[in-house]
Amino acid sequence: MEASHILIAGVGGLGCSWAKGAHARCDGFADMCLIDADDSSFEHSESAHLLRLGHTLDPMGCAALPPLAEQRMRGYSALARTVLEPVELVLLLVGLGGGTGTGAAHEFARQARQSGAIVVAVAALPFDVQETRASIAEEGLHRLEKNAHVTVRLSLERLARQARERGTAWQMGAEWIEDLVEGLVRTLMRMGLINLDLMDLRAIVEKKGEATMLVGIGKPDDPEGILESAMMAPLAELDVGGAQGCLIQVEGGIGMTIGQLEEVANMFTEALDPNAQVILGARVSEDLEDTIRVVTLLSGIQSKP
Ligand SMILES: Nc1nc2c(ncn2[C@@H]2O[C@H](COP(=O)(O)OP(=O)(O)OP(=O)(O)O)[C@@H](O)[C@H]2O)c(=O)[nH]1
Ligand SMILES: [Mg+2]
Repeated sequence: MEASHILIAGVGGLGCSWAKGAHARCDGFADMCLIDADDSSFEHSESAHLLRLGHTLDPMGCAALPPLAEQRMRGYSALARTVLEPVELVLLLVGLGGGTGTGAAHEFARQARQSGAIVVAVAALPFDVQETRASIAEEGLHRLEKNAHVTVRLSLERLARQARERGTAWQMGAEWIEDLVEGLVRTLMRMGLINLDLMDLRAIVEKKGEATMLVGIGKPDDPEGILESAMMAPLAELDVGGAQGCLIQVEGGIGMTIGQLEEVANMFTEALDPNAQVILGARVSEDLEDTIRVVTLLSGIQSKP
């Protein structure tokens, strides 16, 4: 795979800021596309594809008007088609509840999917107290879920809490997103011990039902700790038990043994449906000293009635 095959796309203010952070962690392995109505999102992003949804008359955004953003995004379909032409996988990042991200994300997902790409979206839902934003977000989420292959729902509340615990501003709660994007991109870009590829990813994302992703990091001799860190994910409620599909990538330092690999993989797959399709990949990375990182994509989860 080449860098142009994976596109990290940020839509709206939060989405763009997350995309820039995530892309910096996988520079050279993925391209980036920033989509916003607010030009200030494009600062420090010389190498990115930029889709400006702004208008000279209202440079500040689509001010809580998703239909306007959607319409402008549709107007960009020819340019988007050029950007999307070589792309096999889009990792789409968005914070729902505002105008631009909520209106443009699902339309960009639609265009990407039509162009033949797998679309994995990560969408943050507004803070609980923001009722108007929450109802705008709900509508946008529904449409995003229809267009993306996988939509991982994050809670801004939890992201913010984790950022606070780390002593950073809530907008910076993006570390989890960065770990996730970096993990996925590395999985797909580099040769592993056991090699995963896009066909594997496609098999998992095409299962019916809901999907989510987990990232766990910890010591090789402490698989419970790794699972525990994965369960700290800032996900909106979702029970992963009974998932039908699971793509799991285990990455460890030079000393990682097959025994450790199996133990960690087993921890993560125990809660799945007994007949789940599990695709395992593993990789040794010199920079991961005495550390194991696990990235999983779970799919085919039946939502509770
Ligand atoms: N409390 C708080 N929440 C924010 C703030 N900025 C963004 N958010 C949250 O993040 C979500 C997405 O925000 P943005 O990415 O800035 O929105 P956008 O897509 O750029 O939309 P517009 O700017 O309205 O066109 C919002 O719905 C809010 O829940 C802020 O300054 N304070
Ligand atoms: Mg904005």
